Amino acid sequence: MSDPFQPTRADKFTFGLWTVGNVGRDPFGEPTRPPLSAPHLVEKLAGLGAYGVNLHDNDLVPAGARAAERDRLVREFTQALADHGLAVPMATTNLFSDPAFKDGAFTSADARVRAYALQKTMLSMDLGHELGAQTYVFWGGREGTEVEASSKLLDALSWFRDSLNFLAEYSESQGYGYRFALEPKPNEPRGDLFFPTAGSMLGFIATLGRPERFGVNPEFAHETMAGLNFTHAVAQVIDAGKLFHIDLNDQKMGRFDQDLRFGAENLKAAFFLVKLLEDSGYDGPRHFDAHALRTEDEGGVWAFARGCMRTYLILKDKARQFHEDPDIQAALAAYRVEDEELAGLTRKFSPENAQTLKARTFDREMLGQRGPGLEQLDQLTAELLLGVRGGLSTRSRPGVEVTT
Ligand code: DIG
Ligand code: MN
Ligand code: MN
Repeated sequence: MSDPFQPTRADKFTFGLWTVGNVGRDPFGEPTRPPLSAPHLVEKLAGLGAYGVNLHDNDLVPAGARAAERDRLVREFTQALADHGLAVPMATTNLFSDPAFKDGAFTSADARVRAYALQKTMLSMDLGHELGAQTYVFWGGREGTEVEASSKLLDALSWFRDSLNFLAEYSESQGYGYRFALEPKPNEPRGDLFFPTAGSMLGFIATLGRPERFGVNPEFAHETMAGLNFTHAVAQVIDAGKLFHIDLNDQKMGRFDQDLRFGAENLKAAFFLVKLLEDSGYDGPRHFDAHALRTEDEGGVWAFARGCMRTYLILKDKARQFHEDPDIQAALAAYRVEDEELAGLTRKFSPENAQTLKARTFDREMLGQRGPGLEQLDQLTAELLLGVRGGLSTRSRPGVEVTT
């Protein structure tokens, strides 16, 4: 029997070269895995059923590489993509590793660094376009502070805006047609990062010269690190028509950015995120910005990648079951109370509607006493996720007769 949770290209699962290529280095330890070549990563991801692979410029072309070396690396990567049928939906720039960016790239207080960041990003946009990328991500890993006396908060926002406006114009002038996805994160590696949440990015996009070209790339771990509800953040981004990309992974609240395998920590939260994405009709890449635990060897890396995709597909099927479960649907129907007359009064303002509504009598006590049935709905959902909905467990328990 075929595996219902075997990923296919149609699922649009993508991984960054830096994710499955992560060598296990962390602030307290050296690499635990040897580096893997980009063509090898492409071949392995294709074999697992992924749709595409994403990259920072320096994931493929080391900083300072000569033109001939750059061309060879791009040629070999492009050949591997063609051989194995993977796409490159998204590209981005590494504006966080080079010491030149230690105090910011677009928000550096050194105008020479800001200009260098623009140059590096344009060259990276050229590479991304060459590989077919249509989405360009900006994650400002060094755009932040530890010392507020630097007194650059308002300047930093202005410099960041000027840089994005410049690069949006560059994309237009080159005919690249990029959609730019801004990725928020509250902190790390800087003490505080500018634009910490999805909401910050939505507010900032409105101030840009071409706001229609900009959206958000929210990441599960980044909102969760700050103790926020990631699914709520994504819902607001979807509502604004700005979910241009998404970084899926997992995270324990209040920890450093763990970039765990999708579903490794918060299965219930992951379920509601998948349900939201599928219910909303989001048709972009499901990008896993995550990496295998430092403990793992290469076999563990591919178990990690397979696990990300399988968990997404299993939760997608759970969302289907949620919609088909008669008890859950009955609980949802009972939860919502509609009233056509009141809808007519409140749907659109008119002086008459306002006067009628002001004159209306509401039974506050009844409204306060009504039970919404959320405990039952949540228990049914828990049992769906635990796999006991749609048929009792076949494991008999002492004193309990199992009926099938
Ligand atoms: C980290 O969450 C960031 C970088 O890996 C990259 O710039 C971006 C792409 O998804 N995510
Ligand atoms: Mn992260
Ligand atoms: Mn990310």
